Amino acid sequence: MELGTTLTRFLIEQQRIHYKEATGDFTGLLADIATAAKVISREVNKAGLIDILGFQGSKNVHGEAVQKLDLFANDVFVRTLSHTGHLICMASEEMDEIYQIPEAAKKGKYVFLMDPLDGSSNIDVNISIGSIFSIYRRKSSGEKATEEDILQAGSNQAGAGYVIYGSSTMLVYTTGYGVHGFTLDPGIGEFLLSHEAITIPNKGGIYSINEAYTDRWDQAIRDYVALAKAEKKTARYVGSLVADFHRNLLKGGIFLYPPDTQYPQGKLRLLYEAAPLAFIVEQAKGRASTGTGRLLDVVPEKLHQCIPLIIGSVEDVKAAEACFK
Ligand code: P6P
Repeated sequence: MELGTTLTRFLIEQQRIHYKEATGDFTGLLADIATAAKVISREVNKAGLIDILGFQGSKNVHGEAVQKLDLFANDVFVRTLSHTGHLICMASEEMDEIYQIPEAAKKGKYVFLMDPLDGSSNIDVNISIGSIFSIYRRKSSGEKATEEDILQAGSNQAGAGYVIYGSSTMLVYTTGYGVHGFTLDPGIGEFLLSHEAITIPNKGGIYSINEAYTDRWDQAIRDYVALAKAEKKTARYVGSLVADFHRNLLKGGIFLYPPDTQYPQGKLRLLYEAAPLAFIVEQAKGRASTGTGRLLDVVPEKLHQCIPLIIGSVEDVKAAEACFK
């Protein structure tokens, strides 16, 4: 039986079809992201063995410091991507400031934003977690990146994707030509095409929201949840954004993290959580909203800015928006 389509082969084919004059820079960046994902997947999948493998406190059996996995994941992305010549800067939920590509390293034209390991508190209970990333072309032209390069509306994204570390490790991405999913075959260390041209059903049977916060919501959200129940939707909420999003992307449904009295702007981050997933869902023929407007139209004011997120099947998101009007 022939080997499936590897991510590398797919990227090269897509570049030949859609980017005839490409330099290969963007394709190289996506391939590097996949490399980082493989390293993180290996660590995440043995995290449960921490005690068994004799990791005492903050040191492992070799006396090496054991990092929190989200800091480890952040390090892996920085070490894998920062010297390859594709980027001018990086930004991350784990880093307060913009990470300028070091002086000595070759610089490129892309900006890389990430939540390196979202939902990492779920690791010790073996719930799927994920990395989320977003890619922009730089706008400035100087030696260093500026805020102008980072604070771009989501509609400017050149690419976006996530890696879900679950029963299998999957990388799902878009560059504006559809959404494609690859499953890691750990035996050969390759991501193989498993979900080509993913589209989300127009209407779904799942709603995902943390109903423990009902008392903190606006009436509009309470009205939508009542509507979802009236439509006999089933409730599914893992508490891990990538896991909830990925399930709804494949099966159809709606995920909501609305503003509430504790998080007036919602809890999720615009630049490296909501905007990349919004790009993906629109490319999969879904919809992403703040409740009162298209999420990809929001122009960020701050790197770690939060935003309300209502995302998923078109009909379901529109029904939720109608409750806000
Ligand atoms: P809550 C995980 O901490 C996270 O950032 C997302 O992955 C997840 O969707 C959300 O927070 C869960 O938040 O308030 O429902 O526990």
